[in-house]
Amino acid sequence: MTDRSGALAIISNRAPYQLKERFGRLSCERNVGGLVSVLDEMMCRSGGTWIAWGEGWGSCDEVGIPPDAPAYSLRPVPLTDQEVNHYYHGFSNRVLWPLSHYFLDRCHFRSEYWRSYQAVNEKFARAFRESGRHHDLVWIHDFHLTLLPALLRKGRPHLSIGFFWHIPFPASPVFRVLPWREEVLRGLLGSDLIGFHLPLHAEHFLRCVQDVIHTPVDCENGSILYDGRVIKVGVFPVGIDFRKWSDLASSPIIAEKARELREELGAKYIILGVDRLDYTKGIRERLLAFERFLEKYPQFHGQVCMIQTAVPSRTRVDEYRSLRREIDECIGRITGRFTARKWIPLRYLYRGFPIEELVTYYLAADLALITPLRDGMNLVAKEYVASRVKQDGGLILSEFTGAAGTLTDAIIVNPYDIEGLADAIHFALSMPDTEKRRRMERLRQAVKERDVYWWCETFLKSLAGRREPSQ
Ligand code: ADQ
Repeated sequence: MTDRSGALAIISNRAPYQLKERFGRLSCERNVGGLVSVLDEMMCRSGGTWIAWGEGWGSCDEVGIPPDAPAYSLRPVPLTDQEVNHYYHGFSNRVLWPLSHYFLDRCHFRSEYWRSYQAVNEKFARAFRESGRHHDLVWIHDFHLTLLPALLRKGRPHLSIGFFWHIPFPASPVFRVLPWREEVLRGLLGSDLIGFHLPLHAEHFLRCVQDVIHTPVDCENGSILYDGRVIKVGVFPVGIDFRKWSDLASSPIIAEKARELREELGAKYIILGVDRLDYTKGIRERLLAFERFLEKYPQFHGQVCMIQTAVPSRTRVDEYRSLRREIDECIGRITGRFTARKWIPLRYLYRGFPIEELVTYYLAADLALITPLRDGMNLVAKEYVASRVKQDGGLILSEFTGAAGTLTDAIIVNPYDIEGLADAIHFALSMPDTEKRRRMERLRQAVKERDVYWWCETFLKSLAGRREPSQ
């Protein structure tokens, strides 16, 4: 990985490990999830410190990772129940998340959320200062910690601070609705480098800085002159570990499992949806489009089966509980309407899977329907493509995902257009194999070229390049 001088600290809301108690002994268990494991791998090689919210870590204030041969330190930030409710479920999930995905009617601008968000960002800053180590580079992740760059800058003016924003950055007229817009922007502007997935998100950010802080921005070169410093705003579309997904999908055991799954389902065409259960992922609209497809194209009855998987998410937030009920109702209506003696058109799996099972689904499908209403990137689209080792299968992708910026050989759709989406399903299933192959080859190339290692490397190189030689 990157040749960087100086120790690195990563700061994120979620920790890469969970502390578990088994038979009276504490052990660390690695959280699954593509990005986290790649960053963990990188930290194991480079050393340094990772600071994150540590659920269930009790009085433990630092642990060596990996536990059997420590290469870096993990410093948990303990949060009280109230902080979890107000900072995490509140300001992060009920203010910044809906706002950034353009769901203004789902925003709850409560001042107690904001106060807790400020306090928790300060708690993270304290944890960094108390780590007692010298760090030259800090990489902060995501919208939970927007105030942290400025807080860290206060004590260490020469520290190199990078911030990556993983979700969409909204356009200025939307962002400006936020009562604490100025504080959030000034917090982010403590960074030296701010990364986004798409040029559009970077543009929105620059425009917001101009409109709210009235400071000079250079939209062409992506830079801001603020507080006597030049802050770089860059575009770094996140990727996946292409090799890992591709290798797994090439395993004969997985191929056999995928064949068995197809046999069990007994359908000629399998359509797949894989999401966290989140209102931004467009699951309801996708189900309505599948229902419309079944109405409009009865020749596919008995031949097609849609599998929708949804991993439970943010189950303590009201909006997510009512979404779950809504999806359950929609599934019930469609299956009740179309299921016949020898045909089940729709299957719903509400749980998380180990990666091997996920690849089996990716491999068994003929078509993936990835239709979020808005998404920073969408890693599922890339995982599906990496798993199509035979260069077959179709991909329908929402134009409102970051992934659509590079996966231009997918069938690009507007997820709000139910009729259009139903027709796109018909189009994809009727496409000649040669055309599917031509598209998949190019999609695989795009995912392979910019994988997650490329992403880490380019971001950190760019951040390290901003350090002044005299420091
Ligand atoms: P997410 O909103 O979580 O990420 P996404 O990028 O699609 O969205 O990642 C979801 C992850 O969950 C994938 O890695 C997928 O494999 C996994 N997953 C989905 N269903 C699963 C299941 N049933 N079992 C197990 N795992 C499952 C945020 C932003 C995105 C951005 C990423 C990374 O919202 O836009 O792409 O961060 O920057």
